[in-house]
Amino acid sequence: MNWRAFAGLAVWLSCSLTAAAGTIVTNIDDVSYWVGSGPNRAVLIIDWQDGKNAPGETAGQALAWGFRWTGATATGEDMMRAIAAADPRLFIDVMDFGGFGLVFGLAYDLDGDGGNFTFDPEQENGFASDPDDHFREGFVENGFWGYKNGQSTGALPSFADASFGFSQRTLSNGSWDAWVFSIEVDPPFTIPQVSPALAAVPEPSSAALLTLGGLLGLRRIKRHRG
Ligand SMILES: [Ca+2]
Ligand SMILES: [Ca+2]
Repeated sequence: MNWRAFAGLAVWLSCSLTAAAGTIVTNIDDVSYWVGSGPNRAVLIIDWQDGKNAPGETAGQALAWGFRWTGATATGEDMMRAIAAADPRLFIDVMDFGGFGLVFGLAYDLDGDGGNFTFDPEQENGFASDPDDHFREGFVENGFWGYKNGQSTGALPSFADASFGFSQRTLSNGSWDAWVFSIEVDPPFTIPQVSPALAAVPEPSSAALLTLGGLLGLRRIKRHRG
């Protein structure tokens, strides 16, 4: 590839990435990263409440993924586990108490350059290796992950505190599950509202482009040295 072709591709890549990362979710159809297949659709929102916005946004510390399935058997836990298994940038730490799961920690490689996440359910002293990334954990010392539910097959719904844990939550078409970190360590343990600007997680093809861009960049450096 000659230099001009490379420059053109690089510009195209960066434009594609910016466009993909910049979607604000106001409707279920704005969600771009879907996991699973089937006629039913649900949305997973994670709101770190850490002031770190999605790339290219002045708001949007909460991210949204989509989940598709068939039948009536999926739970909130199924959705989170399926999405975490599919998205290599999302990391979850769920404590399992005999089939009853509790979310302890959630992390995301926000700037897409990698990073390690160490969860520490014993001492709550976990950390992210990259300060650019999202990382929150807690049961008692740091706060906790609050769980909210909403329902809409179209526009963003309003959210109410969940009545059940996510292992017991049965999803239906149009379910929205929001995880919002609360820093409260004393009663009444209020869960903040979901951040109003909700960013769509870039679809997997954008992540592949990012890797391709990195590889091309590497090749160019090597050629310059050679
Ligand atoms: Ca990172
Ligand atoms: Ca970084």
